[in-house]
Amino acid sequence: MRERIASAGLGGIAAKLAAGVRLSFEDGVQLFECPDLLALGWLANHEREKRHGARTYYNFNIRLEATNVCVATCLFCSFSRLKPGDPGSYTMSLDEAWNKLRQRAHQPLTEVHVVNGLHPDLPFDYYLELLRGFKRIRPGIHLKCFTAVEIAFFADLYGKTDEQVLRELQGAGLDSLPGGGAEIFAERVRRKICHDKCGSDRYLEIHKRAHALGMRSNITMLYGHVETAAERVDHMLRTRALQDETAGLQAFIPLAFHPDNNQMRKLPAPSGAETLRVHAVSRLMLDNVPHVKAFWIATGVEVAQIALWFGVDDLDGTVQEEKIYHMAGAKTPEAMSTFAIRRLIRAAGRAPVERDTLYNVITGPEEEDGPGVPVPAAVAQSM
Ligand code: V47
Repeated sequence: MRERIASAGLGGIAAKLAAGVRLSFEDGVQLFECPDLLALGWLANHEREKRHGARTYYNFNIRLEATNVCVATCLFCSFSRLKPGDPGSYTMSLDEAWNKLRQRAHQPLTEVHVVNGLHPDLPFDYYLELLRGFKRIRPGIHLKCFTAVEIAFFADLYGKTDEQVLRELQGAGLDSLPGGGAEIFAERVRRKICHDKCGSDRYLEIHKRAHALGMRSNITMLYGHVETAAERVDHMLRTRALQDETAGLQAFIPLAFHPDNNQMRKLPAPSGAETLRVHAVSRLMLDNVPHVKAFWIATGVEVAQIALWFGVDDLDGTVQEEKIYHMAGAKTPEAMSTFAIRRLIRAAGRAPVERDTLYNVITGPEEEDGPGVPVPAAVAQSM
């Protein structure tokens, strides 16, 4: 492999990695430009195995989008509706949202992941009560809710500081922040694709404040639209700089752009090869972020499986219902049983580990793969 890496022009980068020297901006761009995907993957896999061996994490979670009403006009979004009452818009009552958890009383869930539109009319109490209700129903559940973009929106709408919003939500049960809303940090891209939501500096500052309050968070990167390789690397370096300061990030999650039913629908979706490349470069550049996650809903199940040899050590979770990607054309199922996840990890030659949100191990690779908890018949048929 050494010869192949050298002939791919990656000898210098391989030497840096072997010596524990951090990769530079130029290295990142070179990795994106290198045509030899296997050489790149080999390096990323080496870094992955140094940290995690064959272990591959997933969790037992549900995903909930309580409203799709959103005042932001992001060009890539197929999920949002501008105003309450617009065709296709919805806002769940608190009881409807809580029922999503009540209905899963028989499942050993550990996490509820909530992402919403930026609704202009709901009171702040709606969000506080949403969290309190989840904790009343299942006191031990981990609430990973509201992107930094939502936190900034709440602060502006309700006349609070970002820190006040975080503290009040934490008081109501918020445990960590998901990584959504990061898109691409470069201002050129943000102006084009999501000009009317929170900017990158504030996004990163909110994560920093959440970490100072003892919460953990993730950061995503939406790729495969109008961004350049340099802008992807810049995004990774801003993430790395935040992590140097706080060590509060758990996972970096590249998200493949889905073009159906949105204002960027003329663009092609990124290929499987591009998806492998982005995950591999993420593993190599983000030396201080413990986990690189392939969100299987976005990458496709098969590409996620191969990505386990291209730097990825985490597949997110059972999910069970998902709207953002399916409204944008995702052909993946909306749910996977823990059995199906463990089976696909083993079939890739990796060792499945069920984790909680904070990466405490729940079920190790040595456990037998039981039948898992069944998913609804309609979903199972599409798997
Ligand atoms: O912020 C929206 C993205 C994100 C499209 O933290 C789109 O563990 C592709 O953040 N094509 C929400 N992407 C999902 C998210 C997430 C997913 C999995 C795990 C975690 C985590 C977070 O979805 C949005 C936006 O960046 N998105 N529309 C689209 N058409």
